[in-house]
Amino acid sequence: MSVNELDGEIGFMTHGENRTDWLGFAVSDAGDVNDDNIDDFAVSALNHDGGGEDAGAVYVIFGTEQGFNTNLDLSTLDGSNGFMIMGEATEDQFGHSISNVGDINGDGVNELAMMANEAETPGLVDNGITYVMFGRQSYPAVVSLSTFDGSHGGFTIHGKFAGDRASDVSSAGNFNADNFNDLIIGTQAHDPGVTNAGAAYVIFGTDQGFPAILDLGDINGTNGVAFWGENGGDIAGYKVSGAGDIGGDGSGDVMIAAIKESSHATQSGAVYMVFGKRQQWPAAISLDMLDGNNGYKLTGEEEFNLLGLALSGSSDINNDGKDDVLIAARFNNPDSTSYYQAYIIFGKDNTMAPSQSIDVVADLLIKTPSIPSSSPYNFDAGFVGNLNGDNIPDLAIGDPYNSEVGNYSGAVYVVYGSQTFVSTELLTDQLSDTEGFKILGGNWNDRLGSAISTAGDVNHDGIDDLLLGAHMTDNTDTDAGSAYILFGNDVIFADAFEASQ
Ligand SMILES: [Ca+2]
Ligand SMILES: [Ca+2]
Ligand SMILES: [Ca+2]
Ligand SMILES: [Ca+2]
Repeated sequence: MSVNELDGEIGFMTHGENRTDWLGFAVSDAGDVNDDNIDDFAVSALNHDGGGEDAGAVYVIFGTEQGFNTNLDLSTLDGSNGFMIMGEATEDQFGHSISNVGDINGDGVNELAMMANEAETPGLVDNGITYVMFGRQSYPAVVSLSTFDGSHGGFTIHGKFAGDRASDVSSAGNFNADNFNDLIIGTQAHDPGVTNAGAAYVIFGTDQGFPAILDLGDINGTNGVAFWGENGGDIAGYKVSGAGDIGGDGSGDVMIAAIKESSHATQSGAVYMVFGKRQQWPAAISLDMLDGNNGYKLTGEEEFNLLGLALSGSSDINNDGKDDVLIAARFNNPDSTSYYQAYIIFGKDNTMAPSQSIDVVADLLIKTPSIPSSSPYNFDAGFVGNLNGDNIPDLAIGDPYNSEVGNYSGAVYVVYGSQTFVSTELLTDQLSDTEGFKILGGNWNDRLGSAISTAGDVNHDGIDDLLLGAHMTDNTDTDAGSAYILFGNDVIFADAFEASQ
């Protein structure tokens, strides 16, 4: 199918308001951020100029049972159907990363975290700021970040040093197993003694209040814990993600990607699985301290795999009751083309070695078709909820350089979760109707597949919906960008599990 078929019935679309807004650069479910029992979603316009040139913006759109127009006009968001938030200053790039981070402050409504990776604290350059907006029942048409004072609106998390470059934000689940959800922030260019080793910080939720500005330099083991990259240039924290509860001990675990880690081969990359635990945490832990009991390290297979280009967790796609994880990498073919590969590791009770190559532990490989060797970074993959109504979550992998419609129009492959994966390797261009399907981008250079998320169930029909970003579309103006919602459907989409019965 094509995104152009989204007609209001099977899904809908929304387009950037202005030239080069890059709507759809980041997309995320927003939980139920207005507490009306229907899931909501969020889309960023990285280069929106409302708060200053390239300050960026995030649009939050409320789910509804009343249906959506084929083309949702973002200028109609008035606080009743959604709202927008603009970055505070020129070149902040607010909306670089967005995540539903669960209920951090314990009031029963989830929070939404939004990162401005190039925002600056006065006196610092490019340290990056993450805004945590408290979920609540009512919003104005435009929410102002300047109102976030720790008590009202939300709070802000500032990088400690110039150039730390906040890179990604995600839920950490309930990492320290108290009563509150936690979040994780990556700062890929942090220098913990060595340049660009990178870092990640888990920030603990609490009902005891937050300061207006939480400085990552003040993380002390009680309000959170820092994880330092191992070697200069590793860029640990390039991506971060909750992993669900891998060990089954009731605490959430997290993944930290260091895509240029080179212990196995040059830039083969590494992903650190860090186990959450209810304990007094130290202020900081070096990722080389993982010993198999407190976490473990997975390394890429070959040079320039950039293991950890995309991470996803907290979903059980083989329906065995244990959370699984998805870790993506890029491979070079001998003919100077390349392809993306997602490794799926099914949850299991085995203890893991402190460090091993990911191909040893992966249970399922999903490969995209061969693509030109272009910039590998503009790509996404992850678990996307239950799209086909069989109550088993599904996954999607992007192919932003797919050129079936036009040069780099892009594509996304949905692969259904199943109790009965018959193969340990799936090629996305050879999926049968019972294994999944393909969605093609609309036009030349749209780059569909660069941002992928579940939307949650935004039309409230009991089946999760798929949210895709294509930030280079020209539907309203050059590179205004678009986001697409495809409603999950138990009739249209074949059911791999039932078909195998
Ligand atoms: Ca809602
Ligand atoms: Ca809350
Ligand atoms: Ca599983
Ligand atoms: Ca739905």
